[in-house]
Amino acid sequence: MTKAPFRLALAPLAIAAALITTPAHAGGVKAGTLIENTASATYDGGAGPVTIPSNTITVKVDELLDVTVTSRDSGPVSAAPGSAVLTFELTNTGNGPEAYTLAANPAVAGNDFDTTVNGLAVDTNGNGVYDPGVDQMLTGPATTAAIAADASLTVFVLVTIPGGVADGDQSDVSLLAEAVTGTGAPGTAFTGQGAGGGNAIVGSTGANATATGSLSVGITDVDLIKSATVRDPFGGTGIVPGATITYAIRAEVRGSGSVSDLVVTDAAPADTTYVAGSLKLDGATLTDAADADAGRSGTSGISVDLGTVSGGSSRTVTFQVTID
Ligand SMILES: [Ca+2]
Ligand SMILES: [Ca+2]
Ligand SMILES: [Ca+2]
Repeated sequence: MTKAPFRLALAPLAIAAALITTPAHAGGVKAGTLIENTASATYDGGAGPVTIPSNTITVKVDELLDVTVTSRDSGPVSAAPGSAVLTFELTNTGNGPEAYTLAANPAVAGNDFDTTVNGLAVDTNGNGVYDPGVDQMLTGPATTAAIAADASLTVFVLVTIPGGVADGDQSDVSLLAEAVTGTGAPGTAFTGQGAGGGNAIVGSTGANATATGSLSVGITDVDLIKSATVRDPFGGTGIVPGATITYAIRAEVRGSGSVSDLVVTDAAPADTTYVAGSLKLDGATLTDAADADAGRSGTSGISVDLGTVSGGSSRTVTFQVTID
């Protein structure tokens, strides 16, 4: 045992050589990993060089409990009264497998209205889109399966937007994830509850995380306003045979979104005859033929295809008939 003091004195010199290189992970070395370290010493006691090992120190890496949550939506989700889906990503930034309980809060300060949360689902088929009946619902309390260290999970929050909301109204929904093993101040330890039998220790995130997703109400509708002016053959406004009626149909698109495939149609009324070549859109003449321009006219009446029209704009179609 006379060698013991000598051995201890040399041990620090040998530690550097014994360090193990490990791949980088967000959460560091995996929980449960054994880190072993043995020092050695060489000496000459008079009978030639002798090398002796120290005892081996083995430590087991504890499990860090950490998590991040982010919104996966590129911006506020455009929505209308009815159902909507917010998409989040949860990442286990700890170093061991961990499950998380999830809670969605629709009552975020500053909301113009609050949604009703109908449920939480995970992206079972991994396509980034909520698929009813395919993606697994998490039922109360909503808890994920264990997620491997460094792995992520896409989570959907399913909400209902109430009636009575106004165009442009906004609402946020927050999603809280908490490590099932426990949360708390960084450094809080849960003895023996780590992966591989070590301890679980709360990491810098507190083992919980919150992210917020946003909804923006886009209600777009169309008002159609029709008016008529009459000019008689005598230069007056008498409604007599031979008089010309000019109909104007104004489509007003209201709201923050847009409408698509907006088509305005009208029929020449009984006892009148369409005036060939009188069809116009915003004052520009359209041919009666069904061709490349937006309009056409025939025995069934006029039709103008306005396509996609943004909220806050209006288009006016005019045409003329004569009274038979
Ligand atoms: Ca765990
Ligand atoms: Ca899916
Ligand atoms: Ca045409």
